[in-house]
Amino acid sequence: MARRIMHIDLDAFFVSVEQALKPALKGKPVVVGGRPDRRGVVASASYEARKFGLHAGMPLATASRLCPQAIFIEGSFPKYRGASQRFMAILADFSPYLEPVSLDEAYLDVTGFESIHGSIRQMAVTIKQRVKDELGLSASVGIASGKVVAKVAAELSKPDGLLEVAAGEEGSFLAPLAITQLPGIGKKTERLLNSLGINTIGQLATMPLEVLKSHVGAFGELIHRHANGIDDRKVVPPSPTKSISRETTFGQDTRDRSLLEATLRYLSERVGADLRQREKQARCVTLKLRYADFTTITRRHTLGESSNSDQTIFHTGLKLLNRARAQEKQPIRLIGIGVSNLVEPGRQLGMLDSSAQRMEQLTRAIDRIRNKYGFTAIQTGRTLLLKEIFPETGEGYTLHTPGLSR
Ligand code: TTP
Ligand code: MG
Repeated sequence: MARRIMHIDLDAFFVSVEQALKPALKGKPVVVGGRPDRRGVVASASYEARKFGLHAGMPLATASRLCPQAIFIEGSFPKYRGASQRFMAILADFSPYLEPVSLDEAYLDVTGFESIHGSIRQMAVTIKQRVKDELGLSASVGIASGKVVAKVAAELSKPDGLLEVAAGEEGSFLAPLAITQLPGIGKKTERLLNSLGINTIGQLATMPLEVLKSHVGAFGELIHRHANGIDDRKVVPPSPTKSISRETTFGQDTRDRSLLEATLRYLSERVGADLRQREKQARCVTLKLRYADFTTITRRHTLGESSNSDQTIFHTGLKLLNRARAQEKQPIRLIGIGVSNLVEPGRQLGMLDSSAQRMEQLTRAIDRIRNKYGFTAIQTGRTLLLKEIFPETGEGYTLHTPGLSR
C-alpha cells in the first residue's frame, strides 16, 4: 500500500504566536527578532512583511529600511516553546507516528487512517481547524507518499494551505519547480547545478545519475532519488529520554559553599522542570564534579521512591556534594546534576501526606508561571545569589556553558 505522509508547518510561527496573543498585530507587517536599532536578524516575518522583501535571516536594520512601518518585537522563547508543545500534542491525537522536526514542524505517518476521517485530506482539514481553534495559529499541510514531497507540498501551499500529491504523481508534481525548492539544495549546489544548465527539479530528475555524482559526489544519489519523488525515509518518533542533566563551568574555580549550593539548586530546578515537562519521575540522581586539575567524578544515589521534585533532586545532590567535598578539597571547576532510571509517575504513597501534596501543588504553580514568563520569573531563596554572578535573560541564567543553559 502506498504510504501517506503529512508534513505540517505553522505559518510565520513566532509572529503568529504574538498575533494570537495581541490581535491588534494581525494583518500588519510584524517581525520577531529584536528592535531594529539592535544588531541581530529577523527570526520570523509576517506574510504582510514578506511583501516588502523581509525574510528570516535578514539583518534587522535592513528589514527596517525596507519596511519602516513594520512592528518589531523582541520575542520570548518560553511562549513559543509552550505553543509548540500544544501544537505537537494536537498532532499526537491523530497518529502515534509523529516526528517533530523543529518547534513548528512535524511529519505524521497517517497510512491507513483514511476511514477514521473520511479521507486523509479531511483529516488534514480537521488538524488545521483544531490548530486554529485551540492555538489561534494557521498551519500549512502537505500530503504525499514520502517525506520530501510532503514537505515541498506544504511549503508550496503556504500560507494556510493544504496540498495533496496523489500516489504516482510525485515526479510530475516536482518537475516544474526550481531546484532550490528541493530540501537539501543550498546556494552552493544551486550555483553548481545552474552552471550545468539544470534549473528545475525535473531536469535534475532526468540527469544521468553518474554525471550528477561526478559533480556533487555521493550526495547526488539522494537528491536524484528525491527529485524523482522517491523517498522511503520513515517517520521516526523521538526515542524516549533516558536521562536528563544540566551542568555548568564556573567563571573561576571555586570552593565557595554558597555559590556551589546556589548553582546546584538552580541546576536541580532546571532538571526537575524538564522531568515534569516530560511527565516522568526519576529513580537515580547523579552529581558530577570537575576539579581544578580537570579530574572528573560522578556520584550516584538511588532514591527509595521515584520522584520529580526539585527538593529531592537538590537534597540528594547536596548530600553527594558534601560527601565528595569531604574527600577532595580542590577547588571545583564544573558542577552538574542529572537524573536517570526514568519511570512513568505511579500512584505515590507519599501523596497521601498533605505537606507533600502542598509542595507538589506549589511546584506545579511555579512551573506554570515559569513556562509563561521565563525561568527566572520566580526564584527560590538559594538561587537569588546567582543574580550577582550570571547574566540573566528572561529564559534563565546564562551559564558559562551556553548549550547547557536550557
Ligand atoms: P520556519 O517554519 O522556517 O518559518 P516561519 O514559521 O516563521 O514561516 P513559514 O510560514 O515560512 O513557515 O521557522 C519556524 C520558526 O523558527 C520561526 O517562526 C522563527 C524560528 N526561526 C529562527 O529563529 N531563525 C531562522 O532563521 C528561521 C528560519 C526560523
Ligand atoms: Mg513555519
